[in-house]
Amino acid sequence: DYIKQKLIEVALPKAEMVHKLVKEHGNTVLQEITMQQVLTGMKGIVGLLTCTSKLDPQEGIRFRGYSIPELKQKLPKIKEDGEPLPEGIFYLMLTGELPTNKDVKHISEQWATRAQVIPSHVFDVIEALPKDAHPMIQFNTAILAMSTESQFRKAYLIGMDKKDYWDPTYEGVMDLISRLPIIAAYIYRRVFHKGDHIPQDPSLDWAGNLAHMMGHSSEEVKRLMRLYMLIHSDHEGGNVSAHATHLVGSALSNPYYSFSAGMNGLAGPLHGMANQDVMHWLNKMKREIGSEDPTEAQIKAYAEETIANGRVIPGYGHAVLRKTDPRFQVQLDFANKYIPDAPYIKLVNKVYNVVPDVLLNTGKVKNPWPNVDAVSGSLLTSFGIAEYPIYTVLFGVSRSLGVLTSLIWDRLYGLPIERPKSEPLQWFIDRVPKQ
Ligand code: FCX
Repeated sequence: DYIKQKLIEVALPKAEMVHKLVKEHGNTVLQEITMQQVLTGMKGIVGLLTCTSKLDPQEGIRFRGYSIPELKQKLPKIKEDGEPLPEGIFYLMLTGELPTNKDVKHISEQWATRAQVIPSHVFDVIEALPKDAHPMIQFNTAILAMSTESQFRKAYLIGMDKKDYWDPTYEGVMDLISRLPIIAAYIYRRVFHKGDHIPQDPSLDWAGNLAHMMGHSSEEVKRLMRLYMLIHSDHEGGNVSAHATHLVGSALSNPYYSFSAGMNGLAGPLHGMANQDVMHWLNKMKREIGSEDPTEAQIKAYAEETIANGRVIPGYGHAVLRKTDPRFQVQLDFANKYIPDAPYIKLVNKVYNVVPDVLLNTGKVKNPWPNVDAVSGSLLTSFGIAEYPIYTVLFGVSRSLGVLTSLIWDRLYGLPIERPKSEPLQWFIDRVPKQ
C-alpha cells in the first residue's frame, strides 16, 4: 500500500516539529483562560492538535485548508457534474495533499477488498439485539464487536516500538472504515426492510456501495450519499465525536474502541442525533398546526413555543459557528437544484426564514443560524430514505473519515495520554478576586 510510504514521508518532519516545539518552546504561553470558558464547555480553549480540518466561526469548515465549494471543484468525481468521492477527502485529510484519480481509485479498491472480511460474530451480535433498539445502539455494538480484529492490540502485545504504533493503527482504521457501510446498511435493512439484505457490489465506490446496499441504488441517491459522506466527515478536533475518539485513543485503545467512544457522543441529541430530532420537530409542528404546509407565521409561533417550553430547536445553533453552516448551505443548494419542489425542502426554507429571529430574540443563543442537521434529514427523506433513526448512523459512517485519520496522526505525532486537570467548586470560588 503506497499510501503508507507516502504517509511516512509527510509525517516524519511534522512529528519532529511537534517534538521540537514541546522540547524547545514548551513554556510558551498560548492564551489566557477565563472562568466562564472552563465552566461552559471549554469553548475557545485551544487544547488539541488537529490538522485534518479547521473551523472558522464566520466561514465554516476547511479541510486541510480547502472549503467545501473548493473541494467540490478539486476532488476527483466519477462524473464531471457529480459529487466528489469521499475517498478523496480521506486521502486529503490523511496526507494533506489533493488526491489524483489514481489515489482515489486505490483507496476505493483497498476499502472494497478489506470490506470482504467481517467476522460472522459481528452480525450475530447485531441479531442478538432487539430490532427496535435504536440503530445507533446496533451500530456501536457492532463496532465494538469488530474490535476482536484489532491489529493494534496484537502488535502491541507482541511488543512494538512506539514509533511504529501508527502502522497497525492505520491498518485498523482502513479495515474499520471499509466495513462501516456494510454494518450501517445491514442495520438499515434489518430494522426497516425485514432483514432482506443486499450484497455489496465491490465495483462501486464506498458511498455508492452504501446507497446500493441500503436498497437505494438510483444514481441520484448515490450522488446524494457521496455529498453526505463528504460534508459530515470532519469538523476539527474539539467536537464531541472527534474529541471523544481522540481522548480514548490517547490511552492507546485500539481504533475500534476509540471510534466507538466517538459514536457514543454522536448519539447525543445536541450532536449527531439532532438530524433525526429535526424531523421529529418538523413533523410534530405540522401535526400540531394541522397543516402539511404551515405558514411562516405559524412556524414562528411554534418555534417560540418550543423555546418557551425550555426546549432547543434542533438543527439550529452551534458551539463554534456564528454564521449559516456551509454544510447546511451546500445541502440546500443541492436540494434547490434537484428537488426544489419537495415539500420538506420548502418547509426547511420557510423555517430558515423565521427561526433565526426567534433565536435572536431569546437574547442568549450565540448562534441563531442553521447547522448541518437542519436540512440533512429533509434531503434524505425527499430522496426516499425516510427512516429517521438511520440518519445518525449515516453521519457516523461519514465521521469515521476525519476522526480516524486524526487517530493515525495522533500516533504519527507520538502524542501522549490526554490528562487535563480538574478542580472542585471551591477552587473556582477561591479564584474570584477579593474586593
Ligand atoms: N434552540 C434553543 N436554545 C438554544 C439553541 C437552539 N437551537 N441553541 C442554543 N440555545 C441556548 C442554549 O441551550 C443555552 O441556553 P441556557 O443558557 O439556558 O443553557 C444558550 O442558548 C446559550 O447556548 P450557546 O452558547 O449559544 O450554545 P452552546 O455552545 O452551549 O450549544 C448547541 C451549541 C449546538 C449544542 C446548541 O446550539 C443546541 O442545542 N442546538 C440544537 C441541537 C443541534 O442542532 N445540535 C447539532 C449541532 C451540530 F451541528 C452537530 O454536532 O451536528
